Amino acid sequence: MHPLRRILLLSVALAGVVAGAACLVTAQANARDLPYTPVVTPNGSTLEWKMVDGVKEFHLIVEPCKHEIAPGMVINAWCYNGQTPGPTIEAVEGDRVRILVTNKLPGPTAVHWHGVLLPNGMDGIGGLTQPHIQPGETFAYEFTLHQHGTQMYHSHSDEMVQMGLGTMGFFIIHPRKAETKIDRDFAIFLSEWFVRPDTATPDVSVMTDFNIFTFNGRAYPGTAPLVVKTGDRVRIRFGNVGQESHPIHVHGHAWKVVATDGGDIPASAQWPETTVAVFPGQTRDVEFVADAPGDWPLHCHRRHHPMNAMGHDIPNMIGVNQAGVEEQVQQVVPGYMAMGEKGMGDMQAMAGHMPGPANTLPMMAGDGPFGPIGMGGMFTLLKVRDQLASYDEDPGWYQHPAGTVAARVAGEASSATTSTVYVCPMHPEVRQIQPGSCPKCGMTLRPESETDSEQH
Ligand SMILES: [Cu+2]
Repeated sequence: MHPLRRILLLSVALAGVVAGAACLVTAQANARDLPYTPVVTPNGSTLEWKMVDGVKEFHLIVEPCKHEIAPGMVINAWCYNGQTPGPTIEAVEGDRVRILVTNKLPGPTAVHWHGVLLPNGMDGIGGLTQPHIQPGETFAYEFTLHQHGTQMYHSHSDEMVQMGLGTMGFFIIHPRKAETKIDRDFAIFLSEWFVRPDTATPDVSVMTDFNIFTFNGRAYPGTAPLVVKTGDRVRIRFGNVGQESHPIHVHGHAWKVVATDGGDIPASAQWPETTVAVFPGQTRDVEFVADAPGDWPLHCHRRHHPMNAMGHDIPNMIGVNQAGVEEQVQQVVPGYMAMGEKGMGDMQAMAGHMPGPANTLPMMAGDGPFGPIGMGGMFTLLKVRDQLASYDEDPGWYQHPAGTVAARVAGEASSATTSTVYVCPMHPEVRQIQPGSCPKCGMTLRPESETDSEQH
């Protein structure tokens, strides 16, 4: 046996013996004593730890898992402790940490502590700074934290495959003494995937044309909202070890970029903005006071990234008059629906009506209090409320004060008639003055103002 491996295995064995006798202190049990506001990883979790001889000990198990991107889509991922991203590691500057890594993957692995300043032999580069962790083996990484900030961990062995399947997570180091009190501290990992419809294993060889975009491994409408109280000081930490850059945009607020993976930005050098670009290998911490109640979108601003799979590889039909074509095509493609002439907004209605390919997500989804939201992918809601029963419950839709919602201008609706006309989103020729369903496709008819307002 290689001497280094013998030492590592010995330290694991010793750690196990000591752990059995040690008082088990979990992060949860200790929450009230923590010298920091615990980070919330929406749709994710925080890794528990126990004190073993003055060392904070964590345990990551890397293994294949089934991961739900959103209801209706489950992928074959490679996970830490059953999740992608893996559970968030939280510690405090000055802590000595030991992270046990057990490999239950079919091949060798290693874990890199991305951005953490540590001895070279703990850097986790399989073949370069340590032997690869073979299937069935457990390695111990141990080092003292000499910095604070938002760092990450990820596989550094067969990276293209292992990271492409989800082996990544946050490693957050809190300062000994925080300069500003944070009320709500969130961490969101940005990832993109290519999962061919009707399949479940991400294609890791795809380099650029991804079709699923996720916040903490979830695509809208599977993303949890960020719930905060009016006046809360909010931090959001973004991490990215993928292939794409993601400009993340917030509505209703401006934030300041207060830290990067390299450390804090001095107050005099922080700049305000509403969109922060997060490139592969980077973390960005933003802070703001949530001073505007409402339901505010928080999303990637690349147009295809707050969308799901079906926006890809479709013919461009915008402005193409398809009148009469539909019936002809139906003779060879039963059930064919002409669409796209006025844009892709009909996609959401169609997805709710027609069965699509298995195990993928409709391009647009989500119904709001005023109609379809038409989003997917890297999209969630920042829900700011004056009153909150609990941070852990979705407070429902925002109740707008009277007179504060954009509305149709009275008298401008139509010069011909004042009654509402109901039309089929798929078949504009189907028009009637009562609500009902389309005789051609069965879809619920919608008031014309919702479907066709640009023509008035
Ligand atoms: Cu993006």
